[in-house]
Amino acid sequence: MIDLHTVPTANGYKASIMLEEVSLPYRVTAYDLLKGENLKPELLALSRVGRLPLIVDHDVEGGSLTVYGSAAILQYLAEKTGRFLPKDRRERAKVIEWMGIISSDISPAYSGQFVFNVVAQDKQPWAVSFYDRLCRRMVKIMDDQLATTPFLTGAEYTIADMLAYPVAAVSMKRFPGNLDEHPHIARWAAEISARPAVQRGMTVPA
Ligand SMILES: N[C@@H](CCC(=O)N[C@@H](CS)C(=O)NCC(=O)O)C(=O)O
Repeated sequence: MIDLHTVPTANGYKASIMLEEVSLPYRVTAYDLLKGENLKPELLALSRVGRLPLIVDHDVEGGSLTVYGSAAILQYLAEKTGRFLPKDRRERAKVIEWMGIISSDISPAYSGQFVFNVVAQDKQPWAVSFYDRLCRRMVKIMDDQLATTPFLTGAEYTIADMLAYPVAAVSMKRFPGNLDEHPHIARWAAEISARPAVQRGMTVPA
């Protein structure tokens, strides 16, 4: 059994989509970030980062194992199940590279855009424009990549696609707001959204 500690955000959906894709049994604990539940001592005892998602795998040699962060969770579950991560070194490197681009370049750009353009009461024009421009750059690199391959890193659906899909479905649809301007992302997102496991994962936590 795996415990998934999560929130209904793009990062949370990345983990639940993978758990659904590999059909491992899991139970969900949901947190309310607005109430600061992510800083509860019980959660900090599992990971001192105080952010979600994280999993606790009870079915592992040597005792329960906690893994925090969407990219680490997807790679851990891919290695545990032998699925969605190519064995070939070159192909695998590209999946890991794109997981880094999604986690370290694209997702933080959208977090900044959300904080400065949506959440902030006092909108700072310089910060709003900085993150808007950054997001437009990031959405274009992903669209250009998907113009060259059916999935993010080639012909196969991998954990890089699972990591990227919620960013497209949640963040990129919010801003710039119309995936029609990014036809390759729109084509790819439509294909991924038809997967039953993805549909289930996008409703966790209920
Ligand atoms: N790098 C992490 C980021 C996780 C993250 O930012 N989680 C947010 C929710 S989407 C969170 O828990 N925020 C609470 C906080 O920062 O206090 C991942 O990819 O999972």
